[in-house]
Amino acid sequence: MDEKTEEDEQESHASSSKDDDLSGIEKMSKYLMFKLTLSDTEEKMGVKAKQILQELTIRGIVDFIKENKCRNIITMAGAGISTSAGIPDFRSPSSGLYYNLQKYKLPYPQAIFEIDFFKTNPEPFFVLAKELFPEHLKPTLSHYFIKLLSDKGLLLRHYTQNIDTLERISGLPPEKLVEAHGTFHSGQGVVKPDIIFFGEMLPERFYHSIDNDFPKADLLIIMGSSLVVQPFASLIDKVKSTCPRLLINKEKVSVQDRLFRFFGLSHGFVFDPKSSECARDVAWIGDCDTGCKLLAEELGWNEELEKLMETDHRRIDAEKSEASK
Ligand code: CNA
Repeated sequence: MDEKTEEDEQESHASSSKDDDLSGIEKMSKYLMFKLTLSDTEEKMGVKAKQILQELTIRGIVDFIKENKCRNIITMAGAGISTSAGIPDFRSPSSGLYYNLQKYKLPYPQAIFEIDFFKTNPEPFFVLAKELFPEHLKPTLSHYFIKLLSDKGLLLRHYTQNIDTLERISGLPPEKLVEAHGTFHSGQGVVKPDIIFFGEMLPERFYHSIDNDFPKADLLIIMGSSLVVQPFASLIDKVKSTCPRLLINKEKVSVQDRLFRFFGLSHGFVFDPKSSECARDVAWIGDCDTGCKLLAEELGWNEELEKLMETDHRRIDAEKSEASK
């Protein structure tokens, strides 16, 4: 039996798994402290929420990009942008890693990514890592969409929770990339890769970048994440209240909670077209690659995106065949 329940959704990299023992009230006050220290952007900006998008659809976002000439788009990604490359995410029912770890005989699924467990028993992690990240993975259309935003000078920064290095492989310049949970790209020899386990601090680059980047963002695109891992999940609240937010995901996530609203806190998305509070959040529910393709089509970039992906996949295939000689 798992010691942790699925209801207990919020997870934190920067705190220990003991958080799971906290009561609802304690979690709420912990979150409030986090909000007060990490983000008071909206209060500082003093901006009153208003109708920002003409339509709460992809078309509304596309018009906003075209009319407002966005130059500071931030993208935030999770495991969902890499599933079509063959890497499972954590939490998707049946295909997610957390549902397929029986053979490792763990006390609970998350243990495999917890630093304390790793220190006592690293083997399950290394076996899994080998299975998860075969050599010569190819980035997905979603990765190339992000690369295209960068090529067009529209991307301020890409924040990823992924550790699979697919953003680097797609050619996204390192200065555009914040790998919030570390990366398999570098490591300390065979001892431990530079990924952030639950219970470890996030890289300094993450904390340095967020305070500069998020107040500048003129569009936030979130793709393929359940937005349950903190502090990454709360970044969506760090943009100005006038910054449109587009979620491209298989399910609606981080929808504003009534309790938070009651306390006057604006945490999470408001996907309510009738809401007078904030007409800027758009949910496009479906596959990340399909959503990115649709965006590219509406923006007139589809051919360019397909060419970018085809050319780069050919390069990866050529490198693979060279390496196997
Ligand atoms: P998660 O909690 O597993 O959530 C994934 C989300 O993406 C869910 O909401 C899914 O419904 C959605 N999703 C899955 N596939 C698609 C798709 N094709 N199109 C659209 N939506 C999709 O994963 P998160 O990234 O939110 O959680 C953060 C963890 C996961 C980080 O610590 C990562 O290091 C970790 N992780 C990374 C990888 C990777 O590097 N590729 C793989 C597995 C887990």
